[in-house]
Amino acid sequence: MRQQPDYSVYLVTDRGLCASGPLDEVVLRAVSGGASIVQLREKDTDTRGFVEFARALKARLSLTGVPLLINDRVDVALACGADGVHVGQSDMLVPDVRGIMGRDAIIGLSVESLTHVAEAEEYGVDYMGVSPVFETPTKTDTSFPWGLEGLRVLRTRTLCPLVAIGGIDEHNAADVFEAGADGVAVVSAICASDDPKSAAAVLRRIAVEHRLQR
Ligand code: TZP
Ligand code: MG
Repeated sequence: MRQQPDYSVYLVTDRGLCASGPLDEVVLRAVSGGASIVQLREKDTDTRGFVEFARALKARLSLTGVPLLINDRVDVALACGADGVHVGQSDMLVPDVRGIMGRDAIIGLSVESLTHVAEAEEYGVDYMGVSPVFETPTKTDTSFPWGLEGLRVLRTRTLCPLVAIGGIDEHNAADVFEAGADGVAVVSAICASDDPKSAAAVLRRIAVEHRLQR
């Protein structure tokens, strides 16, 4: 059986937001700072380019032991040998993703309501992406934010790992862990930073401090 991944500092990529250099360099710097898992999210790259980039990134990440997930595209995940897939509510259904990716793949699902949470439980997802926790300019077509209170309620409903996403940065990450998240997923806090390594390191420190206090 596969070991439970470390979701604590979960980097979701946005090529367009990368401030300090090319995306692969940003990812590797973030990993050297403490990002524990990476989701490659490409909305404007053609399929061939997506696969080529993902394969090269997977090869470099393999040396670090940090898992690579692919957003939405099960075909790309298979082609590049990714560790898993993250899907949203309008993407392929989780049982179909599981059927294709296999038992050992890491499969995450975005949950925007308690109905989604019950479905995610039934599907046996590896983690739920609590989306969004706060409003964020990075993604505006989101549902009503869960907020810290919503996250707290969710924590009482499931033992499944919860990865919070949306508007999280070094200023509120401690509150998000405190409310019950197992991980903080960030886009701009790392991608748009001029120092992705330090940005990841700060979040890592917050995650570790929280773990020590528990
Ligand atoms: N899904 C829900 S919110 C979001 C995604 C991909 C974007 C989060 O971006 P940021 O910059 O960390 O707020
Ligand atoms: Mg999607």
